[in-house]
Amino acid sequence: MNTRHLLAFVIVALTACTTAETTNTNALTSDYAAGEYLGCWSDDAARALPFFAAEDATMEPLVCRNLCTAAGYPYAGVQYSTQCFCGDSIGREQRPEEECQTPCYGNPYLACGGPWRNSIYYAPVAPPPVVRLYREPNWQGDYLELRTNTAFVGWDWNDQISSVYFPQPGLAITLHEHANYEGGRIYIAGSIPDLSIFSAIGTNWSDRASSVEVHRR
Ligand SMILES: [Ca+2]
Repeated sequence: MNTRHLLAFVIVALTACTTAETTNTNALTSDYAAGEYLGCWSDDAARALPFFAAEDATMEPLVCRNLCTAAGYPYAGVQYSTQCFCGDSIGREQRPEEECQTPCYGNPYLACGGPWRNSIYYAPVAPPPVVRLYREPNWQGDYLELRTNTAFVGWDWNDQISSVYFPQPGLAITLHEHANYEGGRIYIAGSIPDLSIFSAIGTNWSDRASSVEVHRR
């Protein structure tokens, strides 16, 4: 080996070393803005995080986090570059980080899981808003809390509701005279201390409702 060849060999060797080192220190990272990073977790066809939120080219942990939060789920998992799954529990088993090194399609410096692997983030989610239906006027007596449509309020509450209270913004309701959303109805978008005030416009709604539709506003 003459001097020129030796020099070329040394340069190639140095380049190889540098490349290997660069690969290690540039392992794909997590994004603290997407919540607490919980690591790499396995998945299967039954889906550890059962709510499929999206599969698209903008995917990265924060995009998935926002989709899961909007859907009401604390766990957000990015998988295989473009997929986002959400759930109420983490499920399955933790795997080595090396199995979650697929670059995110929306940000190739970040890790988005791998084949059948979720990079999972956790962020607490505020409970969904409720409406309280009180047995007595002026929000007195016991109350029934509803978050979703209720085709029948139950025999204990049938024709018993006398006031309505919304503890948080975000909901409105339609009271129905009969079960299964039948009969007369009235739409209510704010707290009402006494449903009998509606007798002025035709119907006394105190002790009348049998089913309730809950609307997101
Ligand atoms: Ca009724």
